[in-house]
Amino acid sequence: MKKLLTVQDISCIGQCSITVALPIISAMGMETAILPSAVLSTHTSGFQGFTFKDLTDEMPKIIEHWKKEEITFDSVYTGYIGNSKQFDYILTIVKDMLSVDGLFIVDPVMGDHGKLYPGFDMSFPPEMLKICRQADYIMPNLTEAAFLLGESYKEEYDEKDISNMLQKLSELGAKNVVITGVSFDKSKLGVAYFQGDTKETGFYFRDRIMQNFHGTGDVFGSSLAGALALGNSLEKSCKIAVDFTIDSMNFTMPNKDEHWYGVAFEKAIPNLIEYLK
Ligand code: PXL
Repeated sequence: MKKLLTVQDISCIGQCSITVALPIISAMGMETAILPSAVLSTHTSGFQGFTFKDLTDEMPKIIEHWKKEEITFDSVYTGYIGNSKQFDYILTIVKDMLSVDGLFIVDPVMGDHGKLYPGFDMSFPPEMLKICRQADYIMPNLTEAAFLLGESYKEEYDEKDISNMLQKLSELGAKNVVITGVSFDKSKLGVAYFQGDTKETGFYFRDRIMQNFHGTGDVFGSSLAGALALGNSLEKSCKIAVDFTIDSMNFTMPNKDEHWYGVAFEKAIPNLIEYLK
């Protein structure tokens, strides 16, 4: 059985980060280890007065212990990182504990809709870039892609603009790139991807669900990371992750007002297992 390490925060309530990655990747048939970046009472998008306990000081101690135990991982998948001091620890793990042909998958979680999430300032994207440069796969949304490239966020764009963004992101060092939340026609939404070895660009779209949910990025990210870590192609992994995210949104729709803080991905897990066959 493959073993994946995910590094991201524990938001106790709100269906994001580790509470999403752990059940999804485990359900995909992989042992899932965690390295928590911080513990929050809730996520930071929409809840007021959330608590935040930074766990940076624990990281070197945990890593040291793991090294003594000779622990290694087949893949490392990072998400929301609560303190930029943690990027060097993540790179240490990748250098010393990721197996030779293992995958380093980075979701550069920083913001959405043109803005950084509360708690991040402009000093953060260049720090996130450090791990993106070393990654086998990165999966920014359009906001995160703009911050990584140091460009302004654009609501209007065409296929050429997205292809250029993919190209520029890969030139920063990431081997393969997926941009999420891409839409050329208002009725469709999906992802664009650039495959480093073949230099091919591809797209995968589904009919747009006319509702914004928090947490779709983490549902997409976890299922994409899981599918890639299992050895699926980038094209197939994008399709699996988009379809699973859409299913999760559809399951949430009947309760969309009470369930504004996340998506009911739990109900879609049987579909995900089916897509992997
Ligand atoms: O879903 C991304 C995410 C993860 N973790 C925390 C967040 C967010 C987005 O708002 O606040 C703590």
